[in-house]
Amino acid sequence: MKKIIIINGPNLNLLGKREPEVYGSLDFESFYKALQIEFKEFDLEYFQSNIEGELIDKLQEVGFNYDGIVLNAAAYTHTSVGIGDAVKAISTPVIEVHISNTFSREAFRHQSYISTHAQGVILGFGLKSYNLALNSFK
Ligand code: CA2
Repeated sequence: MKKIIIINGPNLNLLGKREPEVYGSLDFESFYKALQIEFKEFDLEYFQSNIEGELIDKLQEVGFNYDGIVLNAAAYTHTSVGIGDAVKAISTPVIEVHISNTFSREAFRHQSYISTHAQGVILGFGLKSYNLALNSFK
């Protein structure tokens, strides 16, 4: 059974609670339960942190023994050389995901320190971006 982890970055714990017009009205925990049912063939895990170093620690912890990582580093996508370096350093393939189409938003969201080191990037499909990313590990 493939071991796959979803890693979410800062403020994604607010999903469903704030800004539903941008990010939808479903909280991630409820969505994650649906993902576990849809992707029964995976040993699925979920980790969220608002702290950059904790995200890097988790990438290092899973990045040599899991089969796949679905990473939404949220705002750190656009700022964190450290998370980009961690994605580069590990051997587990990383799919970068975003709920919104970051290219249709502010210019500072067009930059990603992760994309060059990711196996692929999926963005702009709402929460469905996560389903599409998980599908790619089938
Ligand atoms: O579209 C995405 O998935 C983002 O990674 C979300 C980040 C944003 O900084 C990126 O540019 C694009 C923000 C996540 C914050 O999520 C919230 C959810 C509900 C209420 C407030 C923030």
